[in-house]
Amino acid sequence: MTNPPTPGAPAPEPPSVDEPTEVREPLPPKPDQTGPETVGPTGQPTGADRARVAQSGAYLTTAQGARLYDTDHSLKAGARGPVLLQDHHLREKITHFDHERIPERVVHARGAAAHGVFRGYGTAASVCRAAFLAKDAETPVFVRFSTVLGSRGSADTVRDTRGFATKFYTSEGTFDLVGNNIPVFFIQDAIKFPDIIHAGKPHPDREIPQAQSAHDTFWDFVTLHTEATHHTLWNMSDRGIPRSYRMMEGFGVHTFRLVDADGGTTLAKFHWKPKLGVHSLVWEEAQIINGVDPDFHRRDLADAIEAGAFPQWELGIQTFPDTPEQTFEGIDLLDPTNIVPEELAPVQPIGLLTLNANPSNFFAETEQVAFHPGHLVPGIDITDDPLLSGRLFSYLDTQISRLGGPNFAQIPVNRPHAPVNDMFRDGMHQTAVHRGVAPYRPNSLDGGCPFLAGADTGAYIESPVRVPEAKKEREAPETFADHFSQPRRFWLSMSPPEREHIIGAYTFELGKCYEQAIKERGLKVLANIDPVLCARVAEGLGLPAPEPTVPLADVAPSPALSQVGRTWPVEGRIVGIVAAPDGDLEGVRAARSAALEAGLVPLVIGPTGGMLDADGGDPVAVQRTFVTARSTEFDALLLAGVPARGGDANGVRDAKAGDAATAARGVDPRVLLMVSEAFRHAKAIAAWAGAEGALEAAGVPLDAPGVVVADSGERALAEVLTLLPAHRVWERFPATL
Ligand code: HDE
Repeated sequence: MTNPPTPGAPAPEPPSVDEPTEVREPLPPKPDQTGPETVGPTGQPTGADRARVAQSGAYLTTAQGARLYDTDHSLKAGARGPVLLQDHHLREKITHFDHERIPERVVHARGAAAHGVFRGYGTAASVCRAAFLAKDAETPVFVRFSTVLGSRGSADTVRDTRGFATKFYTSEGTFDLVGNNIPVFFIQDAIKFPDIIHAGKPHPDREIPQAQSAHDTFWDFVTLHTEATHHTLWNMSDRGIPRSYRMMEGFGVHTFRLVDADGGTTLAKFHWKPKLGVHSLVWEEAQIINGVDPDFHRRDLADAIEAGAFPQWELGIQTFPDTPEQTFEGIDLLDPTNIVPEELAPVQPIGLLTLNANPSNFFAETEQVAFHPGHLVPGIDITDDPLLSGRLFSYLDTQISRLGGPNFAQIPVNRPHAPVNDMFRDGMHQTAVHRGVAPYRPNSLDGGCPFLAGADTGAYIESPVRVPEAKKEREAPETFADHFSQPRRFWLSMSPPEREHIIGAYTFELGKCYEQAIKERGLKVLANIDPVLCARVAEGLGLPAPEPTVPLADVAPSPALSQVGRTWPVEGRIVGIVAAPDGDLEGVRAARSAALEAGLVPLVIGPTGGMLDADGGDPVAVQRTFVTARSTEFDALLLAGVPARGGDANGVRDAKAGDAATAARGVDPRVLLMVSEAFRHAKAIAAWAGAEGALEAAGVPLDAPGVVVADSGERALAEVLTLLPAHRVWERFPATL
């Protein structure tokens, strides 16, 4: 036992640790993190002051640049005495820390972002004069993905709409396309936005549930307010739980007005089409991930970019003649609860987005980025969609409280890459030192500067669209009153497994409501979409299925809405390879290199960390252990001789085929869990080197679709490569429809 220190005596010297005593230069930034504070991803200066880049100097200083000799001890009157108020460094350090947080976004608080580049195809030239859409024009971009309801620290894979906001730093000023991964919205008029958000957010008394729609207030609102039906149905479909931000579509939602070089106008809807296809999680998977890896989407995006698997989307437009009615094939283009099926108006590709750099600093970039649907460039104009009109007000307003004043456009990530010469002056957080004496127009003192652009180069040149002769009123147009035919089209466009998932989602969400009246009202809404959907959810809730209150709409399905039945590139998909220390390591090596060759990300899973080299070959690094791995991380699972409980690889092989009970006793239970989950979640599974015993032990029939027993690691991977393009083995989902 050590003696207690004598009161008043200085503390004994701490034991020596390897602290650097020499001043040294900081480590260089990681390769994908060369300070976008001062240069953008394409090397262009952002205008930020190099000298203010954090940790760029050798000496620790105060905010005023005075070098510090101690930052670990407060100034005290004696080592055991009171702390002195005169300690400037203590007060400055703690005060700054106290103010490190800013208000989170009122919606879309949880997000992840990346830098990239957009290349125009030139194919939009006949309808839009925007310079960034010209052939081979390259424009730096910053994209932020988000969930809507949850707080900043909430989990990624909750059932929710995802934001997909893109800032194009174009030569003609910044254009923001602030979209979602769902092409319709809950409400038709911005004045209802606080209502839907108050209903979706946690209950004001207990502040629960976090980042969930499965609660009474949400369902209370969306069942009373039936224009929300279409968006809610998308949320309850697989689209509400994307597999990855990289595998989501994006939509501008509203109809925009494009303007060509001669002033001609065309109505258009924007679409982002992911090169990797549109893929989703299954509900159980999403729930597991929320516990196991709440940062799943954020990690996935950053890892892919760091690994050089740059995600890509094509930007496309659906175009419609700009007629006074602003309808297309009977669909009201100003109603944001409507889509126009791609079969009626094909999406025409106009450019390619590539995300190629992770942010260097989450707060400076992802948190401080400020989007605004009113940030438009010449060639892109708004329409009278009443939802869009309200947004044009909201975004500027919210940034002022969130980012602390009107000068947020000076924050590096928000700085336009086009020259800025506004006459906005002063205000909180002004960082510019403006020169001249005449920030007003007209002036003679600053030589009359700045001058106005001509109508041919200026932005915000309103198209001379006729405003209908009208009286002031608080009314929606009659065409906004059909709330069920578009949801019915969506339901009819789904494949049987996708319909099953929708039924499961409604049954879960309404089942989580306490109020019987809300459940019953929910069923009434479903009856107007489809009787089978309604009957199945009613059965799950133990309630009678009501009759529809409107005639069921006679609409054709839109096959483009389904995720099933097409194939996609497999690049970037993650394959788990379960390896035993004395299993077929040569097969593991072969499967691994074949996976890398195919552009997959193989991850070797072993009983413990370290290297596997029992066969004397090249050591195989274990990247996940049975403790750190969970099936949900992988798109497919390979098993090469499975270590038994206690690490005996042979235990499995000895107890294989036909003797599932013995095998189950022998196989490590964490492997069994991985296999049974991967099977339930309809993932490709391949086994070799005796590992089929583990499949049987996990209750996986060897002749089930998408289950492969191969004779080598290479063969197993080859078979998996034929299954992955469909993303899941869809036949494996129970289909009763
Ligand atoms: Fe937003 N929305 N929104 N929204 N929205 C915000 O702006 C708002 C709507 C969307 O990653 C806020 O900077 C109103 C539709 C995205 O930073 C706020 C209405 C669509 C993001 C706001 C809508 C969106 C936001 C909160 C009804 C898809 C995240 C913080 C009229 C087309 C952007 C902020 C980011 C964020 C208001 C409806 C997309 C409060 C009033 C429709 C992707 O201004």
